[in-house]
Amino acid sequence: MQLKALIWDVDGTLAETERDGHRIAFNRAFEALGLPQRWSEARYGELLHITGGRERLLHDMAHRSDQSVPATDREALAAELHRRKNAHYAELMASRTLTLRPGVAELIDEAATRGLVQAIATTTSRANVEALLRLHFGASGARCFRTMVCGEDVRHKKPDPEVYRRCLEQLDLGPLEAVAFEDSPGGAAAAGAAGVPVVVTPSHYFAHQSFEGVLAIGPGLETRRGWRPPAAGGVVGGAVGTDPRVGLDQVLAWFEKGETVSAFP
Ligand code: XBP
Ligand code: MG
Repeated sequence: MQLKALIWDVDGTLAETERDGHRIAFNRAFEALGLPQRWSEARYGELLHITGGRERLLHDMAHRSDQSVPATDREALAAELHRRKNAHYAELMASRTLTLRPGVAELIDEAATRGLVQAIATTTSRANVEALLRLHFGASGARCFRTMVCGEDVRHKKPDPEVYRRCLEQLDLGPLEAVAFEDSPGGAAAAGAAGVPVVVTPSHYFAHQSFEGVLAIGPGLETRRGWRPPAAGGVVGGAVGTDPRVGLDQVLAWFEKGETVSAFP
């Protein structure tokens, strides 16, 4: 099979948007509605196993010890908080504080130059993806990507494979013609269940989680050190190769070998 497409997750993979973006925006939304709760970094990490911001809010409301919001009011409150959170998130993006993870822009550019199709497969809302892409790729940000399948486009969010299946349908490709990039166990499971080989760069919150049956896993695309399977040139006689990042040739090498690895904390 020939590699024709790279499919990118957004939150945690393109940028550390959870800790430094969504979490802060959720807290601003709580504050704006006069609600007392704030999500600490640690609490947000626990809540991240619920994918989807609105679903995360509903889960938190249902499990809070104070049970302060009556069950009948929760849907409406979650919808309002989520709408406000996304507006705060867009403001945060516009303030240009959130950088892409190192090595991401380089690989996207390289893949575009070499004629690969690229797409987005994410649980987050389309508006959030557009805000991030606008920040880093300018007004034409979305043009790097042939298609974007987002949270509102699917009935079942990750770890369900629906987002990947839809993405492949829209690209008119089979699962073994693409490689996915993910940062979380749920995202990797979604790609895997759709049959798409997945390269994992765990983000802040998922650094110590298990990942099973992935094409490769490593600390980030900016380095060839610390990858499994090892990246070529990661360590050459104890020294790093001339181009220290994971480029398209490395992704192709993993893809052609087609082996899988697992990582346990
Ligand atoms: C991450 C998610 C999202 C974000 C918040 O998705 O689970 O819910 O946390 O975004 P991915 P929304 O890693 O697939 O990009 O509030 O728009 O859901
Ligand atoms: Mg992610």
